[in-house]
Amino acid sequence: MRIASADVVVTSPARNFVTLVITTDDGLTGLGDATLNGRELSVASYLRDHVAPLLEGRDASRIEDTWQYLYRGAYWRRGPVTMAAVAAVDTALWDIKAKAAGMPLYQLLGGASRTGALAYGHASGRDVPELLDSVRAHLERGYRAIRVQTGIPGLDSVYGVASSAAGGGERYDYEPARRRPLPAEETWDTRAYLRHVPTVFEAVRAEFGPGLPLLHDGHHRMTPIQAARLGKDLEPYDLFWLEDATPAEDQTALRLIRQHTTTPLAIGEVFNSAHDYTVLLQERLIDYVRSAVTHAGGVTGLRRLLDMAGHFGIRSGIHGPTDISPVGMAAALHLDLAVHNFGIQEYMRHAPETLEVFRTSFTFTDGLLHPSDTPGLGVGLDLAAAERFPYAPAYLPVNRLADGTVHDW
Ligand code: EZ4
Ligand code: CO
Repeated sequence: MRIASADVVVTSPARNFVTLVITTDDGLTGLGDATLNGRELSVASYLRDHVAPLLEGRDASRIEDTWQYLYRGAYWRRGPVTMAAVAAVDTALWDIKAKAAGMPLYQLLGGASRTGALAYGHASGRDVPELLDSVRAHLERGYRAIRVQTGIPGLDSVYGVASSAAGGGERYDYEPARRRPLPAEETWDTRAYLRHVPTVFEAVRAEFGPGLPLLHDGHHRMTPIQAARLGKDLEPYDLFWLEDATPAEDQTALRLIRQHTTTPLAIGEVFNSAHDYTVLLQERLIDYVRSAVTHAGGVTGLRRLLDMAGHFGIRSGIHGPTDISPVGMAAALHLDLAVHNFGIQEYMRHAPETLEVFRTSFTFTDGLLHPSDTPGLGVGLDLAAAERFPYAPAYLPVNRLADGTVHDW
């Protein structure tokens, strides 16, 4: 079974996605997600200009060899663009191998370790009453674990918070509503944030009781000592995790946070390799690893990372916002089902336009996701539908302090 072609599809059904389609000489196709939010065309070029010509004629069954060939062979290792490209090839080859076997991918990864993957959704509100409505809307949709983000008094807008209550507070995407050629800019104030967040969790616990798993994303905005304080202040509200408390690439910063708080910590959505985690795992500085299949070298890359985390008793929390395409999401679900050290799966539902282009078969029942038993990943790509949604540049926002200093977000 040889690779006949590797084609890159860039489409924008409600937001931008880059998909690799690998076709074999016996007519099987495999899909891989290569979407890097705000830098999509770099990965498309990497794949089209530098990877597709290397793939044609290769044995499609040699997944590990192809991974190593692209990773080591390029000389320039790691990095978000490279690893998203490697991920797309790897995921498409796993899709093909599982289709050839007539099995859902999770069977090739060792079979199911559970009946489904606990998913968490994104509740948000500009103020507490709007947030409580959003949590209620998520519970009605079947979510059994919920991420909580709110506006901060004194700040105009905050990333991660829906700019309207329509849709239950789920959509805070910068696409397509705020699509423009330049990134939006937001103003940030960490002291106002630190004062406000504990009052939000107090209100949510008062309304929904102690049982509901609640999560929060700090989007890398705090210093270690600020994060230590927030972790302590949130202990009474028993969070499932506090995510990205500090800039993720500074692994040793987590030592200080860990010394001060028992709030569980999650990090890693911006990482692209197991090497980004070595200190975090060996010193048990986090509780959950957040990498996506799409950004960390595919099914092969993420499986290696999750196995390494498992040795230290650290669990998965695979990144699953709407900029992970349904292809990347399906790949995550097969790993979620198969690995022993599953923790939770992020699940922001895709827009209807996205689901017109990507035909999914995964299910969401009683708060649990299941990838379905369709052979392969279980996702189809409708090329005619994809052509109806041309690419348009769109960016994540940039954060500044009141005096104009660029800040993490
Ligand atoms: O900001 O996917 O936990 N989820 C997140 C996401 C990320 C975006 C970046 O592309 O933090 O909303
Ligand atoms: Co996050």
